[in-house]
Amino acid sequence: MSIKIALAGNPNCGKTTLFNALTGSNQFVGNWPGVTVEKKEGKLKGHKDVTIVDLPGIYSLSPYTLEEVVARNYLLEEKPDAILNIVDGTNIERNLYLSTQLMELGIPVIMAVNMLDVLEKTGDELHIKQLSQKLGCEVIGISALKGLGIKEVAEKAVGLAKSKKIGSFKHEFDLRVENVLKAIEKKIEGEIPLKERRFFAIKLLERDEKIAAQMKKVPDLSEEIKKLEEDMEDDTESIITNERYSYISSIIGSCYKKKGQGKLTVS
Ligand code: BGO
Repeated sequence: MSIKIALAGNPNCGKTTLFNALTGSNQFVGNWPGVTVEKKEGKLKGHKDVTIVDLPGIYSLSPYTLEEVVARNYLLEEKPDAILNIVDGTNIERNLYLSTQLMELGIPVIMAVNMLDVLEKTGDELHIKQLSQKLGCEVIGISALKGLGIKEVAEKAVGLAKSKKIGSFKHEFDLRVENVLKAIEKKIEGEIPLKERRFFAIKLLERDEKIAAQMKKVPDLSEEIKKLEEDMEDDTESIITNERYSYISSIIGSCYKKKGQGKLTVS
């Protein structure tokens, strides 16, 4: 059985360092179809049947940069067996913005929190187990530079890919948003498979035209969107963005503590 694992993360999170450590010299470089964005793939060391696909470094799965579109089209069209989401542990709040979106795709996700060596030096505390529980996905602390935790995260990613188990993750938006998402999901159930329906519903709510263009039949959502925007006094894209950030803040508050900032409130 051949397995594909997509490596996803923000620019500068250590993705290249991890990719090199996982694949060694066993790499092939090309371009993503139709664009001049570099595509790197490699075989996982010790696993001839496991390919690691290095996605472009991105902050979001929005349609605004070529890299974001390349990454999300790959994830939606090629459907890798698992996503290995590498996050910079020294910049976790910003990095989790992408993670919350990756977890909506209906693909199993495992998270590698990188730069543990830096966290140890600064004395900042990150409670990995707590983070894992809050997110509903497996989280492993690593240092890509020092080679710490890399083997463990790779083996776990392979196991996850084989099990095809999607995490218990489900970030709930405001009830008003959730109700509209449910209505949209109902309208697209004939075309979009269950696993991907939530991602498509969120994107349609955000008026993501590139996602709409990938669908055969796009439902008319003008009434739902208008009502929600009036109710919440903001445009839907901002509503979703703000809700993601407040969700992330609530997670960070109980999992991460900068040195000298008092005790963590473990809830
Ligand atoms: C430079 N720990 C530490 N301390 N640093 C790490 C780790 C880690 O676990 N992982 C990666 N880095 P990329 P993207 C650099 O290049 O893999 C460092 O964009 C420098 N370069 O070494 O490139 C890594 O692919 C001069 O740092 O990330 C790299 O995701 C001075 O994080 C940077 C200091 O890693 C980005 C660092 C000339």
